[in-house]
Amino acid sequence: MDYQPKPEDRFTFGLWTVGNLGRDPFGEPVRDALSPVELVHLLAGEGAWGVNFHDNDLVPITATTAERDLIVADFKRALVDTGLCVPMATTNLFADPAFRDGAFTSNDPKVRAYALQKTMRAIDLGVELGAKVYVFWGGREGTESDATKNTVEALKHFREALNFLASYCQDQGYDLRFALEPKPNEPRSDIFLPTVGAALAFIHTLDRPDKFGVNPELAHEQMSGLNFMHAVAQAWDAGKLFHIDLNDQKPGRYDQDFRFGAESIKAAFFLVQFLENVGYSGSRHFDAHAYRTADYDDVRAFARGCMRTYLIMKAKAQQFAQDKEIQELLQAINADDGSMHQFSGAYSADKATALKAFAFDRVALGQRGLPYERLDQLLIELLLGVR
Ligand code: DIG
Ligand code: MN
Ligand code: MN
Repeated sequence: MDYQPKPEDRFTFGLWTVGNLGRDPFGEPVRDALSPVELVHLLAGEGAWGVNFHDNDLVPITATTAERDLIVADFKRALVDTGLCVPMATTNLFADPAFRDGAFTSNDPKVRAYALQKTMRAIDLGVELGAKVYVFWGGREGTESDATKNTVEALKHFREALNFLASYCQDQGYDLRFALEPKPNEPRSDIFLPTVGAALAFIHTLDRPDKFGVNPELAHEQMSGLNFMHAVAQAWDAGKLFHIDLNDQKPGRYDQDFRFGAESIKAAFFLVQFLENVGYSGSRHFDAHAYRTADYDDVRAFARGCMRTYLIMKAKAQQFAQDKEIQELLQAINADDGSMHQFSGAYSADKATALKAFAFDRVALGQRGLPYERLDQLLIELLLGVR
């Protein structure tokens, strides 16, 4: 297998990923900026299918309308020249000092209103370029001190903003779905809606919950020490996996946005195995960036590495499904003699009566050996390439 990305793999990158200048809290940029057009060509050259952006990745916040139109025209031409599409767009509601105390949840009503205006304009731009998913990552929606905000009031502001924007899109006739992207902290000390679970619960408090799903990011769940595939599976089960941000992360660290598979090989395998087994048809979006030490040749290697590792894990998942010894173990683990079918499914009073009277051999239940060490070792050997 050549592990070369194809359009049908639906690999996408944000402009901000391969366009990351290598700045960090203790260091200035190490790479010269490339234009959005140059970044589109860079991604096309590595085999990406699509490109995503925050409004200001493409159009500087200081741009005039005329400058905006020129930038958008150039970008559209680059998309035509390369065949890349724009599946997702989002708003930068975190970089400008105006948002230092939040955007939708800022204590300042003028900031909250400005955030709505900026987002409506960004949505217009995203739709103009073909986006079908709109991401809300509330990087500044949170606190350093809970003395500064009434949390319930903040959530009400958040809800009001999302309801307003969903209605705006309905008014405009936009064919757009919204994806909330959770993160526990950084840049704020505590960010509201910190996990996929919290975001899923919040969606059900909105006026149009059907228009909202989640955009889980691997690093963001792993920052909290959570199991990313479990979070993605719960979102999928709820019909709310509208998009996904793939990267990697050492647990318990700040958001590292490493190349996909650079750190947690097993987590990457189980995530890819899940997405492929359920037939996820959305973008495989890499929200990651190259090491600070990278030049643009290494940035290209970073982008290739994200996609290659995904394709290698996809091949490993197929190998897992075809491995005779593994599949025999899984069959044994999930053996079912049918004797409990009388109690499964919907409740009935007869079932409850019969189940309460049923004689279980509790000791025997605790003695059944489960070959999980053998199974996981087979997976490890498959991933290490010795099977
Ligand atoms: C960070 O993980 C966030 C921002 O980069 C962006 O708003 C979102 C889109 O994937 N991810
Ligand atoms: Mn991140
Ligand atoms: Mn992200």
